[in-house]
Amino acid sequence: MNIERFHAQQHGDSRGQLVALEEKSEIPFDIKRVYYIYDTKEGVRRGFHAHKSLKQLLICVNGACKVLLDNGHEKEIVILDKPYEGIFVQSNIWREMYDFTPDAVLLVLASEIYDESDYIRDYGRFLELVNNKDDMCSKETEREV
Ligand code: T46
Repeated sequence: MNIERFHAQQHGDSRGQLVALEEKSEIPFDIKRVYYIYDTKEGVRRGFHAHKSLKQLLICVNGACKVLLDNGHEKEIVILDKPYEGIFVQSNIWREMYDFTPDAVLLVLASEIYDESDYIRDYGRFLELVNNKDDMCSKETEREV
């Protein structure tokens, strides 16, 4: 699975570190929303959904957590444990976040404001949508040939 990783430039000096995230130069989408997840209880697993069109950048700015990404064909687990590294999560990717350390703060930059209708919360429905999309793409490719 092709996971797009993000490495932020660190502006460090003798006082410590600073990371700046700017729309367009670092982030390839308009940042319409920022939210963060913290104080996640032990053993909790969050997410369990995909998005129809939302794009996001996930950075665990403190502590660590794991993210399972699933494109309907392959699954991959990413450990986020550095405040200057993250992952871009595109639309139509099922995600689950878990193994949060007690101090974990998962920062998310999102391309759209909150919209519950953009969520696909049923895994069976997610697989149907992904497979339909794949069928449509292969038909278009056949037509082009
Ligand atoms: C995602 C992963 C990484 C809002 O009111 N506004 C918001 O912007 C968000 C994100 C959530 N909420 C409310 C909706 C729920 O009542 O906050 C509550 C918890 O949200 P949710 O259960 O969707 O949280 P997670 O951790 O399962 O998923 C979140 C994002 O919703 C999702 O887009 O990709 O983090």
